[in-house]
Amino acid sequence: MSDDFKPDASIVVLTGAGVSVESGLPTFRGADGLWEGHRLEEVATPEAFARQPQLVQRFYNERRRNLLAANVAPNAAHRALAELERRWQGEFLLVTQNIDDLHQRAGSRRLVPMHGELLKVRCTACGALHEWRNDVAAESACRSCGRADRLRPHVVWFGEMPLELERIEAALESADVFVSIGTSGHVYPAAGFVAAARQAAGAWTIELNVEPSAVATHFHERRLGPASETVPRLVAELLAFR
Ligand code: BJW
Repeated sequence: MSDDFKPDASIVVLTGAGVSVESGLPTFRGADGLWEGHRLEEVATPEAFARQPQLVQRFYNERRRNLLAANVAPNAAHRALAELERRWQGEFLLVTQNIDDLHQRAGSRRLVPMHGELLKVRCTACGALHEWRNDVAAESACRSCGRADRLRPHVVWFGEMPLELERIEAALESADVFVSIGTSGHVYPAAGFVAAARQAAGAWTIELNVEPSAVATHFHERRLGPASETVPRLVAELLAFR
């Protein structure tokens, strides 16, 4: 950890699929990263949804059911980040690329789910956003305008604009510490946050992963290991500075 570290430092944490692996949710680009033989890029685009809406809805219905399975729960990494937010004296923002709700369930509140939320749907007719815990079918109707067959997952696909980017950029601009956890560094703009935090604010940057990411060389420090072990350890170190 940096010697210049201050107890009221501003912290920005970015998480990816790796933080939820030990909760039983698969990553995108791991060995089991295919879905029914499709690469993610084939289902996670607006064009794929326009071409094959049923295929894409099935992909998200299945993931929604998995997320709500009784055995899926926040792990020690999610809980440690919620504790850091509760006890940290300085600014804190948790940005997640994940669409699962495990950070929320663990108690994180200063949270930006920049790629959307699996347990919400958006109506492409009236724009309304609704909580949604069941499968979406062609006959599913919007609870606001009543139209059927117009619901899409409230997620950010390739080519679409991630959510709350202004809030994220403002936090990166004043970050003293930037921590990236369990993300492969292949998807932008998230993969560029480490460079932005270093350039804009001179942040100390730490990567936690089981293997170096595609942007590993941008970090000051790397800690290899499963998130359920590395995250609680880092959080304990940060809280010991207070
Ligand atoms: C563990 C672990 C354990 C395992 N403990 N770790 C050319 C160059 C640059 C950019 C582009 C380009 N062409 C197009 C683009 C832009 C495009 C992009 O990045 N494409 C790339 C493929 C090149 N990006 C976009 O289109 C984005 N929008 C955009 O750019 O808008 C314009 C814009 C302009 C200017 C400024 C800002 C914006 C939108 C991207 C949307 C991504 N959507 C998805 C799907 C969301 C819905 C869903 O979940 O289905 O988001 S794709 C998918 O990838 C998902 C994830 O959030 C995202 C990142 O994946 P993640 O989390 O890194 O997972 P993995 O599987 O890749 O990695 C897991 C990691 O965990 C690994 O490193 C493991 O080692 C590790 N791990 N076990 C700790 N136990």
